[in-house]
Amino acid sequence: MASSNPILKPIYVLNGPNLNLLGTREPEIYGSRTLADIERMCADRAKEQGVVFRQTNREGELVDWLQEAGREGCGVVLNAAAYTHTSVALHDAIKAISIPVVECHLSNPHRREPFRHRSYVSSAALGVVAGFGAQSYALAIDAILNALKSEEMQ
Ligand code: CA2
Repeated sequence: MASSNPILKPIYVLNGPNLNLLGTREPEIYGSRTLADIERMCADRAKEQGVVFRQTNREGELVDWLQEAGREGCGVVLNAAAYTHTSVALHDAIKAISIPVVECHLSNPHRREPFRHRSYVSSAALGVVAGFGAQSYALAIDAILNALKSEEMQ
């Protein structure tokens, strides 16, 4: 049955506040690709599973979507944007689901302002990909696929 096989469930790619502005401002930090470009790249990378790709400016909506991914998805690529640095609610939501979550950033927050050096997501996530622009998303999807394959082999 397809829905009981985790590899056949979609990968959720969840994006936080202001990422809808990608490609319109600050290209020197975030690159010139739009979120729609990144969505196409992710869909291409995870053709077999399929991708559920979403963006919101609301913290609670990210919490709802993480819970949904825990029920309906096989893994999560999470760019929580500014909520990365503030949200205990996101930390708790990640801890509450049992599928792999990879934290993802276009920029490398550790090369930026000190307030970006703390992440409430990292300690709950399987791993972190940051600093490779849009490519960070492709690498994060590969990390989810590898984690699922290792799970399958056990
Ligand atoms: O590098 C990343 O992916 C970030 O998650 C982006 C967040 C930032 O708060 C994190 O520290 C690192 C900001 C996203 C805002 O995106 C914009 C895109 C274009 C124009 C303005 C903002």
